Amino acid sequence: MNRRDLLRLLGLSTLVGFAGCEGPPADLPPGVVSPQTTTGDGFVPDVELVLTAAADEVAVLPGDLTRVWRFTGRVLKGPADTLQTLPGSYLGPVIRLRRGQKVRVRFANQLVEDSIVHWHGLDVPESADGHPRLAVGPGQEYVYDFEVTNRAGTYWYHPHPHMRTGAQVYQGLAGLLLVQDSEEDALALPSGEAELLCVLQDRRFDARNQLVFHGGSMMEMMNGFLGDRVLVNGQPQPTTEVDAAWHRVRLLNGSNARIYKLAWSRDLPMIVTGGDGGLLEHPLRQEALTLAPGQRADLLLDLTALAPGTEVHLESQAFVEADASAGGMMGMMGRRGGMMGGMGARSTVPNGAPLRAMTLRTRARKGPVFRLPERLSSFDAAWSPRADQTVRRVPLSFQRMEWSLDSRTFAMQDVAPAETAAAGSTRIWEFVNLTNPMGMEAAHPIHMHGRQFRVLARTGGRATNTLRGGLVDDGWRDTVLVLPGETVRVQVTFTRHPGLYLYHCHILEHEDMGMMRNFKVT
Ligand SMILES: [Cu+2]
Repeated sequence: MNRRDLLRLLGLSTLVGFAGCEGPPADLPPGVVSPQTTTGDGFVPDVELVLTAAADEVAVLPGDLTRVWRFTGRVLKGPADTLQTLPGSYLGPVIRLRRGQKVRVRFANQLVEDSIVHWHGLDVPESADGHPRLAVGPGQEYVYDFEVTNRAGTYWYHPHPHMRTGAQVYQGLAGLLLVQDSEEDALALPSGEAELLCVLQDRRFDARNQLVFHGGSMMEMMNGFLGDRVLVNGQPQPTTEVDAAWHRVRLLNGSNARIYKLAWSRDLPMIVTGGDGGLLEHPLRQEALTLAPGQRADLLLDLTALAPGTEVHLESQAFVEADASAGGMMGMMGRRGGMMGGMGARSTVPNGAPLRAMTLRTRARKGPVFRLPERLSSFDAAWSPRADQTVRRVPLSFQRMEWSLDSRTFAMQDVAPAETAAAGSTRIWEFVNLTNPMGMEAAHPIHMHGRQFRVLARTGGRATNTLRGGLVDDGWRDTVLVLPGETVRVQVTFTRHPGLYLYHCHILEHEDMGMMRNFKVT
């Protein structure tokens, strides 16, 4: 029995507190910095939070309450409005931070299994990144210390334990993390009631309003789990009364596996102003926006011309299922209810089915005047493409009944030579989504922890892919969708924090099955 097990057995909550007295715990792997190392000297947080994960019950559908797992939070130090609770939602509190703030989060695990939290999109030290090997058991606490160095933008947080990320996120463990900075302040974007936060997730419920997950079907893991109704902030198809004004709409696809091709009704354009890593240089006007699991988008929406009582819907448009999800022989078997599927095990709403996510209804009041700036940000000045670099090719493939990255699957400490890079160095990685003789192929949203990257090129694939028209590759990204047959080349400058980080598919079932690898920053 190691020290961690002993602490668990004794019900002592603070592995980290223990380590603080004695240095790094002996059972942490070599090279791993105990969280206490950063909390010890010199780190004085501007903001200190407690974030607790625990079982709860919430009203989602009429009738019985739904049992969920959820984050709740408390501000110990810093601005009281650092945390914002979404009323009636199982989602965790919205965490609002400013660039430059030093943040301490005390994560308390009150679940019945191990967990750890990842701050998706933030560039943080290894000890604060939520690697699965740092997961803490029931009753334990993990202390995160990090400085917010990211640009203003829409980030999020969710659990990252080995093989259980999909299950824990599905049970409700997720929340938005919004970063502000002076560059964004200067734009005076619509705020307060005119800032709409929209976390899209699909869920399946049984007759007693309880969440259904997997249903024992191997196909559901292979394809990724799909619900049969879409929730926005934990509510089915909400309607919100809004001013006939400009709105800022901040979207997160927090679904396990569903891809959305989003559009407004009434032919209102999707005016995209930000991606995963904050503001774009210029707004983009699109008919539709493809948003894969893990991805975020910031939009502006002009409702000033609408009469009171007008409804505007956020819809996911129809697209061809095979453009997103695994097809082929195994898909056919699943669809026919054969050995891989089973009757009733599959969502009645496949990827690509048209969906209505939410409705905005205008009221008589007009909001403050807002003018859409044609230049949002000057960040591109600090970035230049590096075509001279050696390219690391990373095939995404289906082999030996597993999804893999460069023919490998996840092992807790495993790092290949090609997965090692010097801190602060710049590399080009090329994700190649290989087709498969069995027809097992899928669109994979690839997420890299640490620094945001740029998409240099997208080539190949089927020109007819119905998701392609909605893709936004501009700006800084941490999650890029690679469609079947495509090659997507990204340029990444690795974090300045040395350590072990992750890159993986953000279809959570793919990730949990091992479509995840470490990379080591030296
Ligand atoms: Cu995948």
